[in-house]
Amino acid sequence: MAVHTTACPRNCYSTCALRVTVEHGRITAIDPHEGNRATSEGPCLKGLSYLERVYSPERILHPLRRTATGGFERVSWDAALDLIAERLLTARREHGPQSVFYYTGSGTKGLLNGCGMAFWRRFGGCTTTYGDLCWPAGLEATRLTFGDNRQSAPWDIAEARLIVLWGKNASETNLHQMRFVHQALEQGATLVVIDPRRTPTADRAHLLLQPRPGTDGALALGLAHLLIEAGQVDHAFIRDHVLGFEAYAALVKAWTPARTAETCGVPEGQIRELAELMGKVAPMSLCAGFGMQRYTNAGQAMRAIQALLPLTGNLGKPGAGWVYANLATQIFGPVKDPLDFYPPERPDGVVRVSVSTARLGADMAAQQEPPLKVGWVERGNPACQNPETPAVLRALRALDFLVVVDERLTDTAREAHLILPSKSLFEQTDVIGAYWHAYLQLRQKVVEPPGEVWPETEVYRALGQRLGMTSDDLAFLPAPGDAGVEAWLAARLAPHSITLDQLREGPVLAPGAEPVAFADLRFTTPSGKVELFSEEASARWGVESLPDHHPPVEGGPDGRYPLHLLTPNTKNGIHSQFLPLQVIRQLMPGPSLEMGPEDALARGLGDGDRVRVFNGRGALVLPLRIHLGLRPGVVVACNGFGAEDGGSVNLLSAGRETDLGHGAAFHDNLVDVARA
Ligand SMILES: Nc1nc2c(c(=O)[nH]1)N[C@H]1C(S)=C(S)[C@@H](COP(=O)(O)OP(=O)(O)OC[C@H]3O[C@@H](n4cnc5c(=O)[nH]c(N)nc54)[C@H](O)[C@@H]3O)O[C@H]1N2
Ligand SMILES: Nc1nc2c(c(=O)[nH]1)N[C@H]1C(S)=C(S)[C@@H](COP(=O)(O)OP(=O)(O)OC[C@H]3O[C@@H](n4cnc5c(=O)[nH]c(N)nc54)[C@H](O)[C@@H]3O)O[C@H]1N2
Ligand SMILES: [Mo]
Repeated sequence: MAVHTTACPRNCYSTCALRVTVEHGRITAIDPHEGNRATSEGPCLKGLSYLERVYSPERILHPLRRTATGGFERVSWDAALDLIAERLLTARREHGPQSVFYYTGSGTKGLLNGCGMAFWRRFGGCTTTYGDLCWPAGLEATRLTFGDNRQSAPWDIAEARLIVLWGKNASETNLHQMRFVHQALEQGATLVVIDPRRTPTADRAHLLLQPRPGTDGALALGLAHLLIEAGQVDHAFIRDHVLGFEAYAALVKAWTPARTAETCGVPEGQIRELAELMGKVAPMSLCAGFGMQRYTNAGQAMRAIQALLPLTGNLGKPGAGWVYANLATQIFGPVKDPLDFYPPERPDGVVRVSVSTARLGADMAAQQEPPLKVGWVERGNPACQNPETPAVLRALRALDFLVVVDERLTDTAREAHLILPSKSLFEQTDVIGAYWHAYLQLRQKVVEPPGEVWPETEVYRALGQRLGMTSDDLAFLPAPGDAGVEAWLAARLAPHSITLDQLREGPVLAPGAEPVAFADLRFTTPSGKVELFSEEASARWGVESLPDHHPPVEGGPDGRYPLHLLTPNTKNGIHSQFLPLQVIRQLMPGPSLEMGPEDALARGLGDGDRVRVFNGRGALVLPLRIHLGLRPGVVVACNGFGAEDGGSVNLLSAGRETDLGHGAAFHDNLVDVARA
């Protein structure tokens, strides 16, 4: 029996450290690892369910080729690689390397992920995506306002006296954060939750505001109006550290409590109550989720929300500040997505970045010079998770040849001509970062891959050789075998004075990790101040320099589709991952549509009815659940379920970008509901 230190590499805030017990080559237990102070109580159910996931009979263990009748048959690696090489060479010869489309999602964290793009560069380039499905509107807003995405250590929120969880459902998406929130509550802190639905996160809140979706910017401007009017602002902080206060104060004058209440659909009394808390209770931690920034006006809304911190002097102190994303572990290069440490590829003649992730289907289809012929999807499930599923499917089906590398038969893998099996987190060592805490962790190989599973690095080596790449060309890969991987990782860590032996013991804080962010009050914006007025925002994104509120594109009842469909994350899945497992299904039998009693009554619907959710883009049939905590006019269906469960919620969403950062405006999505 051996016990190994490792960490969960899923796209999740918590990124838990784990202790894994291996007996006779098989994983038999998954336990907490106290070395990660943010997650010392151990993994959630998803983390524990790896015991099923890794050994699941549904796992793909060898290459599979589509048959003439649309099924899949097992083929050898030689046959699979020969076929891929032949297709790639043909596409490159006839249409150039950019006729190959390389798509990656957020399936796993790891430095070795970067080998994929390095391979396609050696191929001569490819077409890939820009933007990100997850968090970019908020990241860019934060950068424009504060200069950088820094945040205090996770446990610092326990020092707050006022905590605002704004559009974040931490009880389900970052449950380890709730321990620190509870510590603050035990010391008398006040908790405010702002969410159109009453989530489990709101259960211990003192105040729950349920704004109309996409109106948070207006709410923030209305709060600023009241704070300035009451003189409850930190004049010294504003004088020394804020750019654009006068203009901002003039803007918020128009956001009277009455107008704000009307726009947001929130009682004026609640807005006044929250403004009073913000004016009187300090320190305040303002923690914004990623769900709220999935609107066409969300970047500007995030900027308006951020402004409340400098106004009240809540920056650079324990228990105060902006909690959104912590990029301290991104020490290996600039951020492309939450998981990829490698520098984003720019249009440099080698890699053409021309397809928007948010508009994936439409942009893939629109590309003509050259048209896309061969696709390679790795670590992602775009047929389920990207907006506008029908357009994504059309674009994938228009390819001559599609390769998908995955652990299981996802909606995307079902579209493939060839599926390659992927490793699990326990089958290749890698170094992973995080985006809530600042620990670097070793995701250790603890067992041999089952069946004929190869890590992607070995797939790229074998494929490169077939394409005529020399060992020099392939020098970006680790040398074959475990020792090669470890040497490769050690070389990446060395400039940061971190060793693999240290990481084998447990998590290590990244060199730049800050207990309290911005304690030096140095903001790396063009002005060196917190920018409420940002010229860069307008120059770069064409938005107003001040973050005024305008309704999102699907801003409100347009008559035809009266309901806002929110498609948040599930407690027991990470997007489409984990949901098929039996242990998860015992707790969460399948998807549903949640609706408040008033909307249900108006349609003559009751709990358990089968309903059709529809708009001009698509339709979905789901069982109805009455949810007493939903704002009227809002319905909810969690994302992650796919064709096996009746179809992805993205059958209904539009391929549209957010105003900042090339994110995806999933929640700008009006629908109606009727009995099926
Ligand atoms: N269990 C679990 N944890 C996860 C994930 C998962 O899939 N499952 N995914 C991980 C990833 S990749 C991400 S991006 C994060 C996301 O973490 P969160 O941001 O917490 O998750 P979401 O569920 O997208 O959205 C949070 C809340 O925003 C609310 N919301 C929607 N629209 C609005 C609005 O207009 N205004 C306001 N104020 N609130 C609104 C939703 O009702 C929802 O409760 O979670 C990470 N952690
Ligand atoms: N409607 C709606 N849609 C959404 C969202 C929403 O709120 N609403 N949220 C969006 C957000 S925040 C995100 S982050 C995206 C997530 O979008 P994706 O990243 O596409 O989602 P996942 O379902 O996690 O798919 C990852 C896939 O990677 C595979 N995988 C895991 N590990 C490995 C590995 O080591 N190698 C390989 N090759 N594959 C691996 C998994 O089996 C899984 O099939 O979804 C977005 N989609
Ligand atoms: Mo995400």
